[in-house]
Amino acid sequence: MSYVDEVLEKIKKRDADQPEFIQAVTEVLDSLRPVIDKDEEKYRKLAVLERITEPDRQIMFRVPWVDDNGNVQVNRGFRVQFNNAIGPYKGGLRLHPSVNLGIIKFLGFEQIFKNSLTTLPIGGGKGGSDFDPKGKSDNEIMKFCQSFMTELSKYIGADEDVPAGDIGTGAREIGFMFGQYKRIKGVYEGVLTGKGLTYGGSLARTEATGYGLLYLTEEMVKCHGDKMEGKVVAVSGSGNVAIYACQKAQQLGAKVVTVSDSTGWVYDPEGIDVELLKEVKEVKRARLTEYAAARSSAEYHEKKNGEHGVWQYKVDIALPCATQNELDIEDAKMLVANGVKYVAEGANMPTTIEATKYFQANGVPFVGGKAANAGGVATSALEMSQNSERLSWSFEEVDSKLKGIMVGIYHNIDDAAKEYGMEGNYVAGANIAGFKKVVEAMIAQGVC
Ligand code: NDP
Ligand code: 2IT
Repeated sequence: MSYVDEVLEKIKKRDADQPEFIQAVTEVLDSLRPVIDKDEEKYRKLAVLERITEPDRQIMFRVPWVDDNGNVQVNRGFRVQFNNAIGPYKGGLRLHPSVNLGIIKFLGFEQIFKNSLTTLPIGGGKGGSDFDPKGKSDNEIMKFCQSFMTELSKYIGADEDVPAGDIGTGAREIGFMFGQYKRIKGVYEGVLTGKGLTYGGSLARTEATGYGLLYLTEEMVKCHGDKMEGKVVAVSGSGNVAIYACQKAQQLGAKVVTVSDSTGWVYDPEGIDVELLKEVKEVKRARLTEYAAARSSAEYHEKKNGEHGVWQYKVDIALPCATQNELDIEDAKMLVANGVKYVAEGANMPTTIEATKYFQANGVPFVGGKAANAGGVATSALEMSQNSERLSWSFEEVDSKLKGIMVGIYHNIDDAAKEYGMEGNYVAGANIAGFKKVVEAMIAQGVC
């Protein structure tokens, strides 16, 4: 049996209760075969794949907090510190009721390769909690964040592990957590990114993941002899990534016709009104029904199982920006039948493996999240640089560095795919390019 298959078998047995983690590892290891098979004995002897698929440590803890009615609530907190071969652990904190160890492990594993692709010195980690922020008051959010950080603060630091936002964690939550860290440790340091601009945050971090997704997509489109102007785009989600993906797509001359949330989706053939979307989601923290109610061109549809949602429309570009496994094989068939030309992932692992293969088999250029959504964490690393030098850069400076990084990532993954005879397979290109840098560092640092 090949070394890749041996390790996959072991993980499937040992982590059988972690389907998302198994999915993420399967996708990566499968695409690394051309690299590993060539030097199988070396990699086997050094147990490189066993080491890169096993976190350095996984921390789980109780998060007790008192709600507005005086009742004690208890959630479970996680931080998985996966790999720090090329820099301090770096990755977001997800607050969502679906969070469990397997989900945090899949996200932390992906983060290793994504962070490597940014070319910046950051290792891979992820954390979060099964806390549900929906319907909670600001006071309850603060109580939760303070309790969460009281425990997490023991394990993180500006040179050790630097968390940030993800689903359910935005500027408000980062602010409460930063305040608590400072209070407990008595240190003012860049221990979190995505901070507010008055206390060490970076300009353009809020926009970075969505903008970065579009910078990479624009480069891919250009390299296919095509242009963004006039393209019709389907976006899913309506959170941080989706909002700024819509904004940059429209700035580049494309028209975004869909957004969604966990209860339904909007189809707006005139093009999404980004200012209205921001008002509904960022200011009012309301549902998309409010967007549709305020805009006559928009249709709202409630989500029903088995429907294609935002993936049923005739679009040129699909940008899944909500959550894992939100685009399955049936959705992919529908998009391809409707003539989709490009797909790039704003979310982490939103496309199932089967759907990814379907796009590739049908000649649709497809860029996975590790490359396409790396702009968020890249700009977090730029925030860390600014914190270290106690300076802040202008929006234009950060944005132009972000653009340079995303264009660079596209060419890096394109070149890696070509080098291994898989031209156009950006999934393999990203995994290979991300892996090579981390593994070189791991080997140089000995068995650890
Ligand atoms: P937000 O919390 O701002 O928004 C999440 C969006 O996705 C919301 O519209 C939410 O709807 C929807 N959503 C979440 N869970 C589900 C679900 N189970 N089913 C259907 N819809 C769902 O998060 P972000 O925009 O920050 O994150 C979106 C994705 O992008 C995630 O995969 C995240 O890991 C990834 N990502 C985020 C980065 C960042 O910098 N923020 C960087 C790179 C990747 P609702 O409001 O109804 O829950
Ligand atoms: O998935 C991701 O890359 C993020 N949620 C951003 C992580 C970060 O450290 O900015």
